[in-house]
Amino acid sequence: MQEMHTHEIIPSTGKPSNLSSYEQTYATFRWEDIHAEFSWHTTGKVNMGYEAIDKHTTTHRRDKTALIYADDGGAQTFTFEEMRKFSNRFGNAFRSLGVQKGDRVFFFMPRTPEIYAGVIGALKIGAIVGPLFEAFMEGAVEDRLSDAEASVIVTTNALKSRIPKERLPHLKHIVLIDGEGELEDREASYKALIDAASEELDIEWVDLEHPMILHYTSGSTGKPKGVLHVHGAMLQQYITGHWVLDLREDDVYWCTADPGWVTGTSYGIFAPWLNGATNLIRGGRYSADRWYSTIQDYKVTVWYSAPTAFRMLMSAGDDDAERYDLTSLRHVLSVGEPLNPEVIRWGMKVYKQRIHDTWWMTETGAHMIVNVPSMDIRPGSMGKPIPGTKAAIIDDEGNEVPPYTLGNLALQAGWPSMMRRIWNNPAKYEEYFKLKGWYVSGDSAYMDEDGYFWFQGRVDDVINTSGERVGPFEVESKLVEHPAVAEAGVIGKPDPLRGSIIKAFVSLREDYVETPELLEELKQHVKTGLAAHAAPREIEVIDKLPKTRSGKIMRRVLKAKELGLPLGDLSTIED
Ligand code: 6R9
Repeated sequence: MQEMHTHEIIPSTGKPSNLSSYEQTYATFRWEDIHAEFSWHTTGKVNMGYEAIDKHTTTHRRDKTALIYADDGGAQTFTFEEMRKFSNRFGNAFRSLGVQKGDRVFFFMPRTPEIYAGVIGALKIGAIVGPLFEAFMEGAVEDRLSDAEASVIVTTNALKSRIPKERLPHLKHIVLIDGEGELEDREASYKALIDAASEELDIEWVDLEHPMILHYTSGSTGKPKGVLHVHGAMLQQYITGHWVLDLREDDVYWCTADPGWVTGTSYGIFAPWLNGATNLIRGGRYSADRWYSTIQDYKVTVWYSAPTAFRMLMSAGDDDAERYDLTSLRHVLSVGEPLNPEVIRWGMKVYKQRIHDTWWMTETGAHMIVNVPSMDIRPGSMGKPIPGTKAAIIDDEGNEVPPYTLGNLALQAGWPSMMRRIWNNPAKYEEYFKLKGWYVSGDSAYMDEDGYFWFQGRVDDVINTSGERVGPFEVESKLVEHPAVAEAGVIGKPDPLRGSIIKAFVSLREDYVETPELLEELKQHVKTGLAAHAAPREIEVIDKLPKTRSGKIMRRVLKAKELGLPLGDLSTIED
């Protein structure tokens, strides 16, 4: 039986937008409708590097600004023609190192113009790009490079010490962006390579299904998995840039995500450039003043950020926002975590903008459930599936359930930007599709009577802290490497600012006693061994961790205990 529900509604402003009627487009759109936008329509072959950059140099956009790179020191700008040549040089430099189609080229460096040109350059020669977040420490870097059998990594002098090359036999070249001095074994100087490289390049034309980018992401068990996307993802990255980011010719678009995460590539590189937009990148650290002055000084029109960032800006206060001229903003979007209705209301007040939530995942490659400008926003809802896709709530048998029933958020397989493989792990890939062929996201949600989807949580133990996905297993493994730790269980603990913080429960080995110094040391151990964002903010020592009879740590019991909730079904517990 359907109950009556009322929803808070923030109506569309009714201003013109690229997807003027969601319902109509949803009913009629077919992916074939946009095939003609891309080169393979005539040649049968394609390349993301070409579609994102070179294509525009044959049009009125040749001398349009493609990239504004801003940091505390000012800004550098690059036109599409300059980016074409810059990325060509990079592609030629990789070729001079022997990189071939299908080889894995990794980037482990801060957000600077080089990473943007380098990614495009690597794609132009058919290599598979692997971006690594610059905060990763040695353990995280090693896991990823060795799983991918990367042959080249582009990095900096400061970061190279985190690349254990003695344990990475496949890694042939370490290209140092700032490698001016003595070069060690396998190292190459970026500057020397680029200076010697031609500005003209023969693009490697590939099939739509040719692998393009490998993003490592966390699950609830096992090491991070390499999610592989293909060049054909461009269809969806392009059209969502048009419909959802609502990009127009004179926009200045700013996505705050780092290219180490999927948002920073799909929406920090591909979607804006496939649409020929001016893409602004902000280097340096976050502060409310830096961010607002970026919007003000560069007249940002479309801004894509995340709930944790909006909550931080909100806690910086309304006055802070009011000191800046933010009137250039036309469209604001959010991704990565549940967007609190309170944040949306605050955005209406302070930015005079509706914040448009978008839901998608590393595995989906592009937006799946969204709010577009022409839709009414129901605060707390992620919105509706993009045209050309179908989303549903299914039970554990794979059957669709009625509105307002909590279940698994699932997608009908086959959208263009869907991952094509988990690197080296076909079984993991299959697992996603085990319920009657649906792609099962791991999120729980319900749908309302009008087809809006409402996020409720994760089905598994994956932790979302400040919008970053952390697998508890990785953190637990790191903790038990420490001589003091016998066992560890890691959970996400709800936090008003970060969504969740990481909390670890550990049992100590016999000769160790709990001291504040030891707990601090354990935090540092994860921080320096894995990554700062993966380090537990809280550690609690307990005698014995709850485990199943097969020896699995029962994180749900730890979580229930932490939150003071009923412990639930304990029939599988060890004792
Ligand atoms: C793009 C990205 C994916 C997980 C996803 C979900 C959470 C993302 C969300 C959201 C609530 C939203 N998530 N968007 N939760 N509302 N609008 O974030 O990819 O790092 O792979 O994370 O993030 O739990 O399953 P990824």
